Amino acid sequence: MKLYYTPGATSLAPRIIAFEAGLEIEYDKVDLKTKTTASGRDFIRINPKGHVPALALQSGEVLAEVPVILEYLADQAPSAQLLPKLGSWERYRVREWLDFTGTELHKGFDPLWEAPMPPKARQLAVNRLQRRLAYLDQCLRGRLYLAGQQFTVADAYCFTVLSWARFHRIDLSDYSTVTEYMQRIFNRQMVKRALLAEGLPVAA
Ligand SMILES: N[C@@H](CCC(=O)N[C@@H](CS)C(=O)NCC(=O)O)C(=O)O
Repeated sequence: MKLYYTPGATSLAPRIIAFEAGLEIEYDKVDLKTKTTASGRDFIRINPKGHVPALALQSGEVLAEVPVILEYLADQAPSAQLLPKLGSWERYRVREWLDFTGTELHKGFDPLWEAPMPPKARQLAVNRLQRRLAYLDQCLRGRLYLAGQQFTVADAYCFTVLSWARFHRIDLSDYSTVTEYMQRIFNRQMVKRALLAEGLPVAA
């Protein structure tokens, strides 16, 4: 398998899961501006949507979209327990968190990457994210991770997306449970390894 990634983008989440699951996969860096890979390929021919992550499988198929890539990787290593069993109630809960992260948090950040962003429009996007963060803060009270006491694929995704908050000057310290949660995930050995592999800071 080969994961197409860009340092610090959502492709960090599948890398965390691959490391947590002990999966040996190859990595190819994508320049999102030129849509070319470090190996010299036209990324649009690999994923016509032009997004990272994309996961190329042995079969020649390419899987795109973060939640399903995470699900696929976790299913390759069930003993790592990064995702509850297919068909179980707990699995649907993790799916719920994956979708919340994808549609409310990940896509909530999208307008902030657009430059130049008129201050009023930026404020509206930030307000919306802050409402989601307040909800998350409430949900995380009394839990170690999104779906309970066990780290799952949803946490790798949520951690990756919320790590963009500092860059966009959104203060997570207003959400103390979210801040503790982020630190808990940051402290995981495989998360640090994944950050290091992408050349990202591992000092708090
Ligand atoms: N729906 C896609 C979105 C992925 C996405 O937003 N990727 C961003 C990086 S975090 C990207 O590649 N943006 C480049 C672009 O849109 O051209 C998914 O879930 O995988």
